Amino acid sequence: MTILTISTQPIEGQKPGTSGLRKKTRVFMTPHYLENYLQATWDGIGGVAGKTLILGGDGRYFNDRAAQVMIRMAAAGGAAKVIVGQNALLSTPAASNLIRKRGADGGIILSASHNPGGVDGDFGVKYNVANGGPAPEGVTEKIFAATKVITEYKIAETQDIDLSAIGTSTLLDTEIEVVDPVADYQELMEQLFDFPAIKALFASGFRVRFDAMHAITGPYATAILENTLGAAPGSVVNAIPLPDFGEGHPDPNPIWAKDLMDTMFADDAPDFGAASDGDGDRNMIVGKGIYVTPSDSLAAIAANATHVKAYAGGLKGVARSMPTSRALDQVAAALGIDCYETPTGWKFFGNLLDAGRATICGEESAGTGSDHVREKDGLWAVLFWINVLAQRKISVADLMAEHWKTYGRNYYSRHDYEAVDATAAQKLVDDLRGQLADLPGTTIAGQTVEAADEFAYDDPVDGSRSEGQGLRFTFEGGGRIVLRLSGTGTEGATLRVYLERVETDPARMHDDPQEALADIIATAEALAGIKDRTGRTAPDVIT
Ligand code: VG1
Ligand code: CO
Repeated sequence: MTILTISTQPIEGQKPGTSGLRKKTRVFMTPHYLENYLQATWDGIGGVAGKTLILGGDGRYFNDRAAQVMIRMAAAGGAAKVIVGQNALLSTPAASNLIRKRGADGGIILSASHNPGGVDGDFGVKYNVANGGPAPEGVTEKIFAATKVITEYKIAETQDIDLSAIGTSTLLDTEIEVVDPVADYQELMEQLFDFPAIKALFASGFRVRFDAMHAITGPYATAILENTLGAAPGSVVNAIPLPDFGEGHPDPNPIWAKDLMDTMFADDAPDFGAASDGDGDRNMIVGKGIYVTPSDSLAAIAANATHVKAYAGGLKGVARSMPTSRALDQVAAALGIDCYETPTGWKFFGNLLDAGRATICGEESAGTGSDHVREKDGLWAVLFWINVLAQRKISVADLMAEHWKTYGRNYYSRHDYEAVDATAAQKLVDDLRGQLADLPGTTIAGQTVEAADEFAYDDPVDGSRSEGQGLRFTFEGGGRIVLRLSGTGTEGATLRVYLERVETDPARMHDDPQEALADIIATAEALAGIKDRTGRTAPDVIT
């Protein structure tokens, strides 16, 4: 067997975003594109010689081909071992768990997460480091730098490796171990949650519906919810991962998981509904007739943590991304624990979790997780909720009503303007940035600006600083608007507008969020001139 050295040249735009490198699948399929990026990754981390790497993906189109390339290049680089999920499948949290459990040096996750898949959809590559978490900015900067100076890559010349059967083989000097993608993850969930209590809940007639959206959580949810915990057969729907996710958009929110919403708002709705995204790190929680906003879910999880086995001793601290609503802060204050505010993206939670400063973290984009791995974890959040309901014998609606009564309600919504002209979007942000200093004290569409700044984060653990993480505006009376450009899109720019208003009047806890936020929405428009500048009359997606 030979190692081929292929000459190549830098390809523009291989800059990792919020969560790895994401591009159109066809871009990833152009000659050298994937190979360049993987070689740059090896170069950026000081080579893979003698290292152990985890490999898996969410099953989207090109996952299988890309996995073969990764294995050939890891072998050519002299890796000691590649541990790969059967058929090259692993959810993101399962990959994070395997990196930690097997003491691997890092891992490659093949996924564009919540972005649609298929040959005309999106593909992505994420590199995770030895703690199991996404590569921090210092590492992604080195990888990006390596993409700009690459001249060659090394790849083993070989037939495809059989990834369909569990077992071990070798390629050059690299051991290839194919593992069950679900087993280790399931074992971890059994350690964290009270499986007998959940089993008893299901046996009592509690009905659940989990929508895997034709993506990676299907096998995990079927094994755990149905086969182990005894949820009725068929509780997990869209359970077989498909290369194009059934032409769907595997993003668990009321828009893309509309079927689930319809089921949960029907007369004969199950007691609990949930969904996850392409790579299994996001979650959506729905009760009978009630959708739980991710920011509220995070706050409720933190408030109820001591009802769950692994968290019974209390939380060391909590953390949320900056645009996530401040509902979590209320809970942290009541518990007397620290609440950290980080930039968008899970990589910023890693240090806090490693240092034992935070136990539970979350983002408004439907990501919640804890120190059990170093990624957000969709099924973990679902099991967490069900465990709490089993323990407290309460419905989702009653739990949220109680929560708002105790802490007040942070009405919250995100308005996304997708695939807008990149130059116009950048100008919108730049112009607003230019006004920041003059805004405090002024009144815009009835809201008086208290503070306006561009968020920068100083990591309290390693002292690193991340700038340019979103424009934020707070208003007298507890309103807040945040604007930032997405770092995961693959077409033009996506403008995200995050809207929040605190309500403490007990009589106003059950309003429609869009109505409750109407004044703040009007202020956002007056502030940023979104309609004029983007040519859009309304957001593409409201969550
Ligand atoms: C989005 C979300 C962010 C999340 C990221 C990755 O990033 O806003 O909260 O961490 O996706 O999630 P952006 O830059 O597009 O706003 V996943 O599940 O797509 O890996
Ligand atoms: Co994801």
